[in-house]
Amino acid sequence: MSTSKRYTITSALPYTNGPIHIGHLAGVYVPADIYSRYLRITGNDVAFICGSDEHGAAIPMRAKKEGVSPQVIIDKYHAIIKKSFEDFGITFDNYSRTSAPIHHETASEFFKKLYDDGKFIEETSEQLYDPEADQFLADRFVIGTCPKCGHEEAYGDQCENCGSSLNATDLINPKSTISGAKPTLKQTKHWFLPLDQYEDFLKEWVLVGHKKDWKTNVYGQIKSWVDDGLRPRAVTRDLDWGIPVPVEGAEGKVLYVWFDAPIGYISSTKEWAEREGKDWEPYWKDKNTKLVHFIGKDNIVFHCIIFPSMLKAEGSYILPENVPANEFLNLEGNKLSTSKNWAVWLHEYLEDFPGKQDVLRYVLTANAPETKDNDFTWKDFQDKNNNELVNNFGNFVNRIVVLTNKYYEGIVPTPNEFSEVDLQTLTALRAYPNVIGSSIERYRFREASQELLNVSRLGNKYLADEEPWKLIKTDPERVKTIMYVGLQIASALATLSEPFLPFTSQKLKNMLALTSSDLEVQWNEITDKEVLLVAGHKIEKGELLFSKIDDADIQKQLDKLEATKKANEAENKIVEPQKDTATFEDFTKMDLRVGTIVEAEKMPKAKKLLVLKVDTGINTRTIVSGIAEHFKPQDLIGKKVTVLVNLAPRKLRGVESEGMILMTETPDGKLVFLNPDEESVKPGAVIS
Ligand code: B3M
Ligand code: ZN
Repeated sequence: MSTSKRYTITSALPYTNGPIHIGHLAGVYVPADIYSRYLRITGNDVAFICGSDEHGAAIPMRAKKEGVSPQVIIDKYHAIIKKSFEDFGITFDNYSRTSAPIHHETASEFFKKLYDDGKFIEETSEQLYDPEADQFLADRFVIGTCPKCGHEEAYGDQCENCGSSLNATDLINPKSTISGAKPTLKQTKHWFLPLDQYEDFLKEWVLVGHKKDWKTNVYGQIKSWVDDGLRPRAVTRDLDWGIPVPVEGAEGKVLYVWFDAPIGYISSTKEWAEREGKDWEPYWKDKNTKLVHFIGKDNIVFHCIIFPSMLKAEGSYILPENVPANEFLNLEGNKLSTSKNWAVWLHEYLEDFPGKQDVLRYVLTANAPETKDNDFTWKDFQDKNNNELVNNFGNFVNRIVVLTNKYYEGIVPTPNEFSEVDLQTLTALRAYPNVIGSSIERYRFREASQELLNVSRLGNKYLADEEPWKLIKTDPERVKTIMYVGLQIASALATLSEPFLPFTSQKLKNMLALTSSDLEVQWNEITDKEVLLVAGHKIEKGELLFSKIDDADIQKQLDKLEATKKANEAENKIVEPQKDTATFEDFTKMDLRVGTIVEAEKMPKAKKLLVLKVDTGINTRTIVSGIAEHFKPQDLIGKKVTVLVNLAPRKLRGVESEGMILMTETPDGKLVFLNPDEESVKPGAVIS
């Protein structure tokens, strides 16, 4: 069990080029919040720090795409992200932003100190330059053919097809994504952090020092980076968006976003400390402080190699105690993607499922990608809510609260002598703070969340075995003891659930009238205290903690994803290649007319076919058309259409069809007619 210590907990600073989605939550923010809440309620001094990451090439790119300034982009998404975290119960002590002056100041000072201490290598090298846009090209602003696998849209720093880390100058046929121009090579000076000089330090600190207590997925990635040999890393960029490099001869250059962003944890702590009247330094410089970074696996190199080397070079900072990086969460079997809108966005979830923050917190914890990538499905979301939260946790609490009100008007009864089962149940209960606490302290949140559900399983089993609702008629004195034991379990549950299900925990505390600090059950008391809920205490009426999620609620989400998929397919849809050349003679053979549908009915036993009567101006004829899944017959009457009238007649399901109605398709697969946008055109008008 944790004894009182000081912790600085950081979670990755989200880029303000889009909202938060469930992958961010599962990978970083829910585990960090569980950990921080647990440490607080077990008596520790915690600074839980985050903020928006507002620099980097992705933001000006998004701004250019949307035709607005980068400031508009970061203000929009900073606000959306900050509010959605608050509404979801992520309890940062401070949520700042790297565009804040305190961060520019802190990051500039940090850079200047390393510069003055001669920790950088200055190097002038040839970089890709866009002659039309008159600017150097950051890695993401260059695409070209990957020299390793031939993928034609590899970025300057990485080929997403084969995963190779590249130098922009390696690309074949490079092209600027800003102007499309062929980049030229131009001399430019940058400052480099010589990571190779920190190899021994990293080997000693991590590969030896944290071999046992860091997650294998994290340790493995660090080891492969170090074994491959570390190279000097540029910490400045030729960009006009970011923190200006604070030294002579650096006009038009900014700090590399991955140099400034981790320093954002420090500036956010300073901002918090100033507001709270605290000293920030102990949270970053006191050797007894435990620093823990919560991140996704794609950020390991920055938090376990680059940032620690920066801190080591600066010399006065502590190093992270642990970096429990998670793997990735997928959605319905596909990678989550901001650019493809393939995501469950937190702010949209909060609108679609009001009051159900804890359901998502629980599902993302129970499914957390802690050691391998995992998949989020809406069906599993519904099942976990209905079978675990409603039927287990909620059901136990509901029975205890309803029966206490029914039998004793809400007053906790005085127990009689405890039976062997009562004592065993209470002993089992008292073990859970340690069981759950130890899982949390080892960053095993999935495991911890299942141990929490074991507490309500313990309660449900106890009630099912003791059946107070039957005994009440024959042995009411025994029922007093049973209900008393059940109420002890419920009050422990109110405390033990807080890190995972904060909204439910508060509701349960309200129901049990455990709202005043002297009555609230402390985490550590559950093990040691004889009585958690005293006889005579009056609880409130019950309310359902969870409600079933219907198939319709889930189908709505699945339909949303289906529409996204179709839109993406349309966006990437390969346009049909042009057919072989037709001569003018070929074309003149076709007789295309305007027609009007005058009758329409479904073809019996043919799911896709409609039988139409079409006035072609020449005559009214029967045309069979495969559009029954797209249109209701009654909606077609009077519809003007384009008809190929001299197509050889053919029999379809015994019906003679004389002609063809021409259609096209929307990106999401909807069929549409081709018709003149001029009312006065009459049936029979020739189309040529
Ligand atoms: N802005 C988020 C990411 O790479 C990045 C984290 C910065 S933490 C200092 O998804
Ligand atoms: Zn490649």
